[in-house]
Amino acid sequence: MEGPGARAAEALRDALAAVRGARSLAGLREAEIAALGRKAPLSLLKRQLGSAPPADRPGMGRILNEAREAIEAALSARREELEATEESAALEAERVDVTLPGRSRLPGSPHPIALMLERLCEVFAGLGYRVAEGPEVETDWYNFESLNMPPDHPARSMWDTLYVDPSGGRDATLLRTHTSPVQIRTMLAQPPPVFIVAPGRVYRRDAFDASHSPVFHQLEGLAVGRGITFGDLKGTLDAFAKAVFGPEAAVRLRPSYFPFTEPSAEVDVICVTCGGRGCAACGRSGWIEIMGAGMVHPNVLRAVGYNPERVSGFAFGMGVERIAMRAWEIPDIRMLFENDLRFLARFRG
Ligand code: 2U9
Repeated sequence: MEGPGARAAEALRDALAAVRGARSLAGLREAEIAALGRKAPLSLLKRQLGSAPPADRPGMGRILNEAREAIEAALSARREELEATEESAALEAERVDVTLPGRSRLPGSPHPIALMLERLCEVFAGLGYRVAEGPEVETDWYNFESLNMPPDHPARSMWDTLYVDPSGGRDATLLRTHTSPVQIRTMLAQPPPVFIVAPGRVYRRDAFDASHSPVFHQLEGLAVGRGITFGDLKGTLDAFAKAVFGPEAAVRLRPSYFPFTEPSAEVDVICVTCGGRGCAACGRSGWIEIMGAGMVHPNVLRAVGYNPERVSGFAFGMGVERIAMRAWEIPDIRMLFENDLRFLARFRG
């Protein structure tokens, strides 16, 4: 059978097959355009309706309308099916297994040495000191000579160190044994008064045992100006001890020797464990050594171009690891370098 009726039946059959065979919503959209769009066979037949014999038109119009309705019904049925499938596929893809164990995050925390350095710097900042820093590779002049230790000075052997380049005399380079070169650099760069603390890493040729490490941290301080006295030093150390070890803390000074200070002293703080009565922590003495100090040697002031007749000053130096060990009862310095997370977690804020 030929004619419009047959062509409409064929178009309907093809369209229904395409709609039912669509595998996705995008495919269905293509089938819809092919079946009902402007260029679809049914649309063409509808446009030709006007030129059909008048008697055929109502029948033909009805056939075309029924075909369109059948296609629309098939489209909406298939759309529902596809929507349900695509949604369940998306849900499946995004499925979260709420029964899995959570991934715990390990928050970082400052290292105890960093914590203590910050605390110490804050105490001195409160007393009007500025924080100064400098290189860890220094020259012989900055590390020894300017600090009143000429080449054959016997005190140098106390600070035996690692030389980067030993061949250069006063320009020989070495790993600094104290942060004192920072104070030298600061004084060379500015006139007095100077109030600074110098925190940082230092190096010594030492065994690595419970109380020594070839790499450790220091905090040194320097105050230089007109009329600065040993009394000012003691008052400053007393304020420092109270800020770090508590209001009961008191200091005492014992005579000592350093090439760069004269007079020099070892500084003890009253034992926080026994309050001075004597216990195992302080070796029964009631006191614990925390640092060294003294009045800056006139030769050191001269080395940086200051006039020791006009200005005077005091200096002090402490090992940050030792202070941290005292404050937090850490029995072995090596615990501060092993980076065992179980130990470091104790210092999480
Ligand atoms: C200048 C002048 C003088 C710094 C000082 C000490 C005493 C001291 C030790 C404590 C323990 C080093 O870490 S430790 O081993 N330090 O006893 N340090 S006076 O004197 C200076 C520094 C710089 C220009």
